Amino acid sequence: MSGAGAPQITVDGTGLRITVVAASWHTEVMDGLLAGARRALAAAHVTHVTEIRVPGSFELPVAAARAAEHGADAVVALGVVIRGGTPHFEYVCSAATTGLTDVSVRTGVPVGFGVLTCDDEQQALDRAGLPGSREDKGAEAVEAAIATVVALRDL
Ligand code: DLZ
Repeated sequence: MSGAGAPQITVDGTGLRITVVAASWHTEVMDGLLAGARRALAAAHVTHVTEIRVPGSFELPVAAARAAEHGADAVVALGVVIRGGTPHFEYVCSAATTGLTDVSVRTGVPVGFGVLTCDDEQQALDRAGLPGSREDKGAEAVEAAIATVVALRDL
């Protein structure tokens, strides 16, 4: 999937409570995603931030569900899954994607999807918001979550 066509979103998250749930695999890339998410939260004036670490991306949905059910206005899920030689990649990606979608639709709490699903580490580094990266998916996930809270506010 290409990142071309992504919208420029300016968001104001003043007063929002946002929980970032982050997996722990692929440290360098994850550190970039987390830093990008923190930058975007600060730029959006979000001061009430909770960060939760889980072992892998498979564990993101249960943590997101807990946060959504306990007062978060939005959740941002960060993970890095890199394809290996077995079908495990598909199962972890599918569980994370389906699980996070289910959390947001079931609870009504927006979940920003910052889970990278890449063929190799270079693809992940390109999207990690690090110096030299082409994209900053941690920041994008924060902006999408806040923009969705704002969009749903008046319904
Ligand atoms: C097992 C596993 C593998 C092989 N690869 C990744 C990965 O690239 N990224 C990730 O976030 N997690 C991976 N995991 C761990 C699973 O998500 C999960 O933590 C374990 O299966 C234990 O439930």
